[in-house]
Amino acid sequence: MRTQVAVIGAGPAGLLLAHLLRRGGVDAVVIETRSQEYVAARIRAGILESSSVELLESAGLGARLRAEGHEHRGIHLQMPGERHHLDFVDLAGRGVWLYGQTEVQKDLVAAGTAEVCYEVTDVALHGLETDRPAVTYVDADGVARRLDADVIAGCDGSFGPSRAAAVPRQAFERVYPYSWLGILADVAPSTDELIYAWHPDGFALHSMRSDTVSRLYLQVPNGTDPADWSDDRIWDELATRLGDGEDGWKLTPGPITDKSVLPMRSHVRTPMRHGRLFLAGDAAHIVPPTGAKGLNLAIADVALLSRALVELLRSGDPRLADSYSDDALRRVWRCTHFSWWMTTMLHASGDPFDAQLQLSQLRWVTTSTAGATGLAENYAGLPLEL
Ligand code: RFL
Ligand code: PHB
Repeated sequence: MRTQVAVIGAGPAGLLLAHLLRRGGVDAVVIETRSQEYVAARIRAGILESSSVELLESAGLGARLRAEGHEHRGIHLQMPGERHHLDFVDLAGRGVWLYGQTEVQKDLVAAGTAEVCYEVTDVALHGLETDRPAVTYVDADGVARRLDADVIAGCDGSFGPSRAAAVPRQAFERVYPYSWLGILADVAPSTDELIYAWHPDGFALHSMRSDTVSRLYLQVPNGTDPADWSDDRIWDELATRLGDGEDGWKLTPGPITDKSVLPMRSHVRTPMRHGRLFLAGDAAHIVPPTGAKGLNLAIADVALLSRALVELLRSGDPRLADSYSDDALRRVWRCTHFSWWMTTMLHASGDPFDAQLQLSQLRWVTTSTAGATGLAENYAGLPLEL
């Protein structure tokens, strides 16, 4: 089989890239190891920056987002006894949208633009330093296939083969000494907008998916087994850290439908290109979820990459493809810094000196317009062309 762009991975980066390429008149075929149902059901990110929303809208993917998503003006930042609302619209001129990654994924599948082969195995990349790269794999019926292409787009996340095939000049990593225990619960959110809470027992986050489904997280030690956390223990700990009872605020518990532990790390590999292989999304970088940046970075990467590949493959102009890695990395590093900053400001390290610095930083961010605006600009998202 032959196509112009062989896309590896049908997560949001891969499907959106194929969608944007098709709209730009470039052929793409996507291969994915998991089933369509599995990919669509994975519970992950929940917040879209306004530039991500604008991009999805301009790509014809905004109708359900605008109808069913919720625009949030900002977030609540909390320390024991204090809760402050940061209004991003007032501070930075733009808010964010609550719309789950599962929904973005469904919209991409429903658009039907991308040709996707699900449930493939034995994916291998070939000829990356030639102008005729190829991907070999075994399809869902057990038939060995070869996909010849002009370009390969590695959108296969942090465990896929693209990352391993793209020999990095440099790899940067920070592993954090804590994880998140995340739950999904069938209960109306106890808050209008997200609450990020600093607490001496550890960070807590109250997020949501809809008017009837809440998503909450607790900082837990690395290696935590979710089985050690009964539903009652989780709700008790969330109530303590989120300030149940303070100023009459109540956390309403409900049936937990999903429980998982998410380790946290920052990882960047440069460049985001190796010959004819271009990396996008989690295949190129990982951020801890505290800044809500993972999905937004994946969307920003493919916005740049789709433009670059359309120019390369339709007009023969390599300039944007040649600058793709540098262009994308400016935003990647900004988001890597912001995610690290939010993470280190909000998570308990056990060190009393750290705790005082965190509280001082939080007081500055919640009382100074300059401090609040810095957080708002980064959280609500910087322009695509950074
Ligand atoms: P994805 O979504 O991981 O998609 C990669 C796809 O590649 C497939 N794949 C392969 N396909 C073909 N051949 C192979 N050999 C392959 N190996 C793997 C995978 O099955 C998958 O379908 O990466 P993408 O598209 O770059 O999108 C990035 C986002 O998904 C990611 O940044 C965020 O979801 C990160 N993230 C979160 N971000 C937030 O902002 N808030 C969150 O609450 C949040 N929760 C999460 C997360 C990431 C998680 N992972 C990756 C462990 C929770 C989890 C569990
Ligand atoms: C989520 O809703 O899953 C979510 C929201 C904000 C974050 C992380 C996760 O910073």
